[in-house]
Amino acid sequence: KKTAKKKWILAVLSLIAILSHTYGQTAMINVESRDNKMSLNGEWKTMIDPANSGEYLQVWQEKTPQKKTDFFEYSFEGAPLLKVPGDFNSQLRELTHLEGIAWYKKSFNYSRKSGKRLFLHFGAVNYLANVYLNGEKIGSHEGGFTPFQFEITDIVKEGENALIVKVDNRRHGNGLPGFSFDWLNFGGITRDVDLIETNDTYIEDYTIQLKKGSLNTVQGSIQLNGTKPSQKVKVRIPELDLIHKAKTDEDGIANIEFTSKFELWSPENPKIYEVIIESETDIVKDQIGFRSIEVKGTDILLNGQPIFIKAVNIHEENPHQGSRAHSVEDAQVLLNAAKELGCNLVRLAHYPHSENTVREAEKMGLMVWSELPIYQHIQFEDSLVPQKMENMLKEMIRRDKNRCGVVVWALSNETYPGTPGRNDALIELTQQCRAEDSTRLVVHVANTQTYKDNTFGVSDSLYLHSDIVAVNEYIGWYIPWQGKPSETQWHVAFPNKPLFISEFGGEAMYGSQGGPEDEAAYWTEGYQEKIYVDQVEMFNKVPNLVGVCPWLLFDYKSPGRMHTVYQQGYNRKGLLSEKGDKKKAWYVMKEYFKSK
Ligand code: GCB
Repeated sequence: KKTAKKKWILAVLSLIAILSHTYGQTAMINVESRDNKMSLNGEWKTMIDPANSGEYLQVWQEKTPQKKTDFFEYSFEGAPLLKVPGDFNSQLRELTHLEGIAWYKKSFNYSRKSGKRLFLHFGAVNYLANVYLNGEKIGSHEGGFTPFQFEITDIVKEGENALIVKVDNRRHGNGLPGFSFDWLNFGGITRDVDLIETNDTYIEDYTIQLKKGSLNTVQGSIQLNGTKPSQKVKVRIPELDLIHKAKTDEDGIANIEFTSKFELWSPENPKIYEVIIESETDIVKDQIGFRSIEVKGTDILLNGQPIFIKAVNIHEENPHQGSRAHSVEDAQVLLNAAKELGCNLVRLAHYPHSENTVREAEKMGLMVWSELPIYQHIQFEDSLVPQKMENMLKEMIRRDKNRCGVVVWALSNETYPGTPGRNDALIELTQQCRAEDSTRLVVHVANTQTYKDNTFGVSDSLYLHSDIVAVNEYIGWYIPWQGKPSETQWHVAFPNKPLFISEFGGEAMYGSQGGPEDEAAYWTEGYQEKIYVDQVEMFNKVPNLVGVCPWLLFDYKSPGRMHTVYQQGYNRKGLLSEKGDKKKAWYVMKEYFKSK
């Protein structure tokens, strides 16, 4: 007879088993450099499931009729093929507005090797992923923009294996983001899928960045995973003749600290070193740069020097293809335009973009602002939300913490002080972020300022927890000017912090002629241009201004933008049309950046 205590222990154990089985593991870093990798990119068979029937039908079991009288109401036979990585919305016309469920299937061959481990790694799936291998559920993941993995060493079969993923991009009130957001909710397996083979003990994670405030000392760690956690480990930087040795403890962790004369990374000189991380059982190579970023008084210092941030907002959409951007080529389309505008930073709004984009930006000398999709209406008091925020934060930081290009972790955008639990939840998240990474700026963006009598009042107490006061304001577009731009006043309750205009702008349809004097002024290039001219004039009046960031680089798809003549499903606040045509405002911005 089981005692109550035993029953309780059993219940807890089975819960742990279920949980550890159900959730995606935090992914190993630097997948790009793994040699023993087999890509599962390419064409996958798909079934669209608008009624959410697949769950009930258990389509992952892939039952096939045995007798004449057998039938099953699903089949991957003859199914449409969708490209992975890729969003489904842009691949089939009938899926343009799909926010629903699609089942994906890929078969692969594998021959098992003793002493090797096998991981199934997803760069990102938007938004929920349930993953099945050979008829068994191996786990799930929530969050559309961060990587996750499953170890499948013990369940992969010799020979052919069937991998099935249920992808669900429906909106959830307690999701991140929640119900409403101003971009197309591209669903699908949107980033690379890889099988990664490692040795029994492998290098799962490492942190190699300059210690806060230092220009010559790296402080970090190495984390091994496997049955031989205690090993000798080395960090080598051949170009600097540097070899740093350490030992990992019984948990597989080694703290590392070493000093060298680094040529520092900066937008003018985006110097990156080859860095080799080596244990007795594994080796990975990375490309790492070194720089410091900090706020001192009302300045932002890069490598100890004040810097003015010339930024632009970017959504992760390949403008020419109208698809979710994921590849190096996609990244180059976006980043080359930012370079041409004269930027030194890209705000990758409003969620973590692909690793390709972050790495390319760094190579090109663009600093990166990386953001969580904690956007506008978030249900902070929902019991599940804090854990989701924390998971996403950790996944974002883990993947990119060795990218010196990343200088900002932005944790929220335009949340509302009136939302229950907002400040407590975001303060807690800020603390978690600083505990994970003390070397970067942590930022909250708000649009809660008042604007009366041509005077701005900035007092959102969330800014107490933000390294910079990041303000989104759309004077001249959503809110008319109430006086001369050159005579605006700013009352900022945080006089000792830098201020950054993280969004401003207005819409224009490329080619739409006319100007602010015309009766039908809205949507013209001239009207948008005037907004920019006025804004630039106002910038001179903004106290402690450390940079500006127009909304945004390219016109992009947003289904809520329903003006049938001028918007046609696009947010038209781009300085460039979705075809890359330069609107008049582009030149205003380019001039301004040139003058700074
Ligand atoms: C904002 C949001 C951004 C929107 C933009 C707009 O304040 O942060 O996501 O797309 O305004 O165009 O209204």
